[in-house]
Amino acid sequence: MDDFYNSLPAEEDPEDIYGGLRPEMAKAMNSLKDEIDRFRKETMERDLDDPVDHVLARIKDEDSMIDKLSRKKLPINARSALCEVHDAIGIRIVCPFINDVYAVSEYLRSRRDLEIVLEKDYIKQAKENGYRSLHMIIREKHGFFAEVQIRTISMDTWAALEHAMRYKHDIGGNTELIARELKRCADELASTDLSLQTIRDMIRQAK
Ligand code: 0O2
Repeated sequence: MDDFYNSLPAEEDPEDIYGGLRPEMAKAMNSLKDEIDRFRKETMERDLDDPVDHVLARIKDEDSMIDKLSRKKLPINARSALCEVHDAIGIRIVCPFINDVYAVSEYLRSRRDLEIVLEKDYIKQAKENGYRSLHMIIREKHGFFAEVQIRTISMDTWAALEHAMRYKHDIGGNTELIARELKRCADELASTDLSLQTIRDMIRQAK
């Protein structure tokens, strides 16, 4: 393991799972958001359209992080929270079109100050339940990891509704039917995303 890992508290801090590092985490998160803003500006200067609809960023809250570490049977300390799991910092980038999703990911890959640790393309290979999104685990220059989720507005709408329904309601006896219907909605939205991308390409070509 590296210097960053060794610098992190290995003892449990009952007050703060991130061992007092929240200000540094917030700084790292904000510089990642600034990177995205730079990309938006550069793209708009070139071709007018904004490749991003909106960006959400969060530091995983104390309880969710402790839950996750317990689930993974990891020690409850800052070292695990910041190095063994990689989504203490989470950034969600919601784009109008599928090509924008890949343009954003390409931009992040091109940044020399960011290490791409892992990529999962749940757009090319959707999850069984229909979930679609491009996930990247990146590491910024100070050593912090962040999970970046990049998806279209349709994918984001589906994920938000599916998440709300899964967590807030007891689905009852219709589990299979509901899962099938949710998957159908995800597939229909994916097909609409493709049509919208085609329409946008046609408009651009006509210009
Ligand atoms: P939250 O509160 O959203 O941050 P991991 O558990 O992270 O070590 P995993 O499960 O392989 O590893 O990660 P994956 O598949 O990349 O998914 C991580 C995150 O993607 C989840 O975070 C969700 O935000 C989102 N996600 C993945 N699958 C689904 C899905 O089926 N539906 C929805 N709505 N979101 C999904 P967390 O950890 O759930 O927490």
